[in-house]
Amino acid sequence: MNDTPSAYNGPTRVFSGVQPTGNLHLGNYLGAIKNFVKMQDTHAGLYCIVDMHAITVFQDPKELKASIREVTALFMASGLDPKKSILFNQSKVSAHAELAWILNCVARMGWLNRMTQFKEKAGKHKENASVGLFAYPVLMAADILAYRATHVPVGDDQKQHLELARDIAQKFNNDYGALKQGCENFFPLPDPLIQGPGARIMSLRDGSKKMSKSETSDMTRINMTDDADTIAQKIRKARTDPDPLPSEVGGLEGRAEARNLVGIYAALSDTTAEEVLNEMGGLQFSEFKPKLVDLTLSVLEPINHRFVELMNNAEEIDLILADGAGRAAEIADPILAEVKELVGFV
Ligand code: AQP
Repeated sequence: MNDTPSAYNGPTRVFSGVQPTGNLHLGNYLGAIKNFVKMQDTHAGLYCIVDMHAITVFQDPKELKASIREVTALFMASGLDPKKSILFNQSKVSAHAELAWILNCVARMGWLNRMTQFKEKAGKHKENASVGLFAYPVLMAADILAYRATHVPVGDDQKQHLELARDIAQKFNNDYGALKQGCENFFPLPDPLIQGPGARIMSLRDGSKKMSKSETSDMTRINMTDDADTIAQKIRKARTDPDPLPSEVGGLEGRAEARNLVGIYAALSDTTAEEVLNEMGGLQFSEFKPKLVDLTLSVLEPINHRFVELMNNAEEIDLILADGAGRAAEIADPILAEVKELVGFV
């Protein structure tokens, strides 16, 4: 992370987003949503369903609509309160797209060429990937900077994109902010908040790959909307090794799958891997896994019940999104107007 302190002295503001693509999984919950909920009492926050990011890869329009509502309901079912925080979908606030264009003209090709997520997602078919997939991190920078957000709670996989957002903010400040007195630190350099053992949840089948929506096998992840039997089965079948759990974190060295299950337990119970191993060290996986099943169900089942209730009232969800978009635009529009002024638009 670029640790240069930002001289920006505006208010603290949190922004984060989740894509409405497929089922949200335990990684999205522990790496992102759970932290949003924790922060909402202490920080002014905007939480965004980033539908414009979603279409960087083709989405069936009907499924996309359903997914936007589902992610909204999952946020609320997880405890995000649309009165305390601003909850909205990205495409409803035009400042994201407008600022993204301006920032496209600030970001450098060389910076984007280094983004590992594009390389992973485009794979061997780089020539066939959408321009949007390549420019995705610039839109993400616009999402954050449109609100002059100072803190961005995300999973570890988004760290590189956050660093790019800081570079873009700094270059905008240098190129345009510096031209007007008092605007030298026009944009804050947003800080990633990558927290705790939930920051990198790995696949249940391969401890070297992150848990991901786009992985073809559903057995690699726990979806937030999986039923109890499915969750139990996925954890039972999660890959492990033959040794018992160690009593200290050092004993997880070279045991990626064991480390992942211990990390999931720690993140779900708000403790640390050390504390989990203090208590569970010496247990066989056949003894540890049922405990992990119980804990996972104790967290996800109540969320699932609330989710089902909320989804029965799609109109209410749309109203919440519209209200959030209005409140988001009230913050972003004046910032965008200043950006346009700095850039020299009439
Ligand atoms: N495995 C993970 N562990 C911890 N955090 C994770 N996040 C994603 N996967 C993990 C965090 O969830 C937030 C929302 O992610 P997203 O849906 O916007 O995009 P993503 O990172 O592309 O999610 P996926 O599941 O990995 O999708 P695909 O398969 O399409 O790449 C982010 O804060 C992210 O860090």
